[in-house]
Amino acid sequence: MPNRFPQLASLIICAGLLSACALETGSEALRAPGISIASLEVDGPLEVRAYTSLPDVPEFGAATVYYPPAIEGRMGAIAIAPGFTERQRHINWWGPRLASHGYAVLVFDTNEPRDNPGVRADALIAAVRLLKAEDSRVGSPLRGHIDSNKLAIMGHSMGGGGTLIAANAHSDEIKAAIPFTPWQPEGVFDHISVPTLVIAGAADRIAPVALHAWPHYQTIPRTTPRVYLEVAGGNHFIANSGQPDNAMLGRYAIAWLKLYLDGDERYRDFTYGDAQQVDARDLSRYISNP
Ligand code: 9J3
Repeated sequence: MPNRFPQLASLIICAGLLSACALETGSEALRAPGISIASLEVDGPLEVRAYTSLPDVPEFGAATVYYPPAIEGRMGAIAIAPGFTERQRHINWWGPRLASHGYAVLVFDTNEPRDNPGVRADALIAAVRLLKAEDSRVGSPLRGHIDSNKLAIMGHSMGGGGTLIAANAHSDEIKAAIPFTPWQPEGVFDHISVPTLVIAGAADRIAPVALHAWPHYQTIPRTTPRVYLEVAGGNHFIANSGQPDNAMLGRYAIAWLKLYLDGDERYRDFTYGDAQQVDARDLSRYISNP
């Protein structure tokens, strides 16, 4: 894996300069060469393959798994749900984007295009369980490659509502959640204990933030690491494509997963430090705990 070497080098440097590195935590000091705002806004260094031949499960329809074959050990895995009437193709830019940065990513079609968020929540949990099972399935390209302690869920709109519902009921099965422009009227998510990044658009007319993303965020316990990211002028579909204007959201998601799935502190700055503050003009709100 191309990234290993700088990481090792930075560990050695930090071991030698322990106090200096401790003082610099959260700043650029811990950021390895090659990790930058620009590098997180494009596909990563890893080649990506995809496959669709998967065990049938009742909770969702067709699905595609994107993954980086170069990773020799186990990696984190993410399941992603589309929104109302959407299919994989509406959100599947996330597959190669996240996989090229080191994750296995399953994007599915719901059984019915109009399935409600609760059904999408069940599908998301079934999908992370399926990803986990790929680790031991004979014939799976991911056999021996899934880290069952590094599972996350994401989704758009009703799929974002589903992400929140699933995280609320199954925080014990996942490590992070990223709903984008989530839709769930009167959603209360006060049992979420996994780090949750809520991505919202200030000008979303389908899931207005005043009724959806913002109250959703506020119901997540303060004891849970949580961020509310609201794109100024952003509509309902800001996270449905990565290029060109919305690449920033890919960067936030990758940084969130690197930090909370992998515990990689080199990415903290992109959520909580200087590398976040560069976006001040583009965000109408950016709020983290408490
Ligand atoms: O998943 C979505 O885009 C929710 C949009 C919506 O307005 O649903 C209303 C039935």
